[in-house]
Amino acid sequence: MTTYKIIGHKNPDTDAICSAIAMQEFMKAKGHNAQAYRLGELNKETQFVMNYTSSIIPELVTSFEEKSELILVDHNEKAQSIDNLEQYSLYYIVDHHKFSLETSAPLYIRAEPIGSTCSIVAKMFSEEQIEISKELATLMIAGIVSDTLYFRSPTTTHEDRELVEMLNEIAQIEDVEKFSLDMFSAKSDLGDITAIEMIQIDYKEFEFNGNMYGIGVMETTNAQYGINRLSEIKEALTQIQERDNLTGVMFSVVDILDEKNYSICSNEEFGVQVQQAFSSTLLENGFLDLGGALSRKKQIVPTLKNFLEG
Ligand SMILES: [Mn+2]
Repeated sequence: MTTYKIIGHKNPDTDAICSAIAMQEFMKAKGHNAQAYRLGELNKETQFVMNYTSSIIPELVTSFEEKSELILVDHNEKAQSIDNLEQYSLYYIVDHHKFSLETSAPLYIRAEPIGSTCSIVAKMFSEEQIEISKELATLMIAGIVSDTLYFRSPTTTHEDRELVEMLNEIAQIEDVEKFSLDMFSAKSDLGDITAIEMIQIDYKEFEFNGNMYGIGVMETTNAQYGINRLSEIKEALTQIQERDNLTGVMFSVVDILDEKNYSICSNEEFGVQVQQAFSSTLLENGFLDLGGALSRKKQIVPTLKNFLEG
């Protein structure tokens, strides 16, 4: 029997890891063999969640045997997936992002404009009336509150709130908001990382108008940590742009609690484009004020895409 291999995106976040585990359990409940993997190191928030639930951390991989049957969760863009995606066969995609993927064969797709991929998988469990364990309920709550920044992000839907309530009847977390704050503090406690590492904690590539761009977002309760390192960040952005042959790289420091976005770009031309696209002002601290653009998916990427392709 085929073992479906389940992967979230590169630079995995909590939703990518937790939805891969949730999808693994869903597939098993449906009588399949399935195994969740990860394409990168866990961030500190995800580490906190995995410790909290004492879950088994999916194994790190860079490739599978050719023709392996894959399930992609929380992404569908080639640039964000496993290298040489075309040498595998895609069985299923479960995602809440815009689609840009062209496939060579038919496949299952479940996509919804909802706050997290964990929300979608939680719905799949409930539609099929499959029992959810306490551990899995906690992991899915973590994925939902992480991606929605505890319902602050404009990507949040009423279903995400309802699903967290439903899941918490099983998970029994005493105070979900406090749990989310603990997750965000863990994510914000970065220690001595380099600027390059900071930019790439939550980093994705996108194609706009035929050119490749990188966008890193640091969601934090300690924005000053990033803001104080302007010159290092600028240097690191230039390095990433050159290393990966990109047209531009952008880094956003997102203050989760104040709901503010402070951004910086790798080169002047891209900086001017971003400034115009968001009608933003340059702050004294050297960052562009992107207002309440908290969501890369719903605000940053669509605004840039419209501006650069419009
Ligand atoms: Mn997600």
